[in-house]
Amino acid sequence: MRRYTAFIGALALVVAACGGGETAPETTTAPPATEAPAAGDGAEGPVELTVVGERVAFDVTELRVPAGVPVTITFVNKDQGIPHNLRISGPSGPIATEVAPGPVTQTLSFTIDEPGTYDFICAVHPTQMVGTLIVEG
Ligand SMILES: [Cu+2]
Repeated sequence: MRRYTAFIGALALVVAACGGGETAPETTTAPPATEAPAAGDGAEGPVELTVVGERVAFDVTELRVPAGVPVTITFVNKDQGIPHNLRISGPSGPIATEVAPGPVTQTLSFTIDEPGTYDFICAVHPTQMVGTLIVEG
């Protein structure tokens, strides 16, 4: 009788152990990793920014991007008939869109590997339309 009882007890432990082991993989496969690139940390993925030119002024005067990461800036010139562009003084020369009268939307894509502070301007209005691009290392 004692042996039989002890055997049943051991069997119950084995079953319990197996049950616990089976539930573990289910929980680890559940979470999807699809939201990782969209996280706003700006750590790894491409960075997308928008700059608006309106009334001969930029709507932002400071942009911050991480070094070594692809950046795309959408430049929206809302000034009807007034030419603007977006020109960044990159570490190896200017990076710029074409000068074009508004309304027009342009994109400027670049990667700056060297951290630092760079200027961005409109080449047509270099004293009125100015800002700072901070590339963070
Ligand atoms: Cu301009």
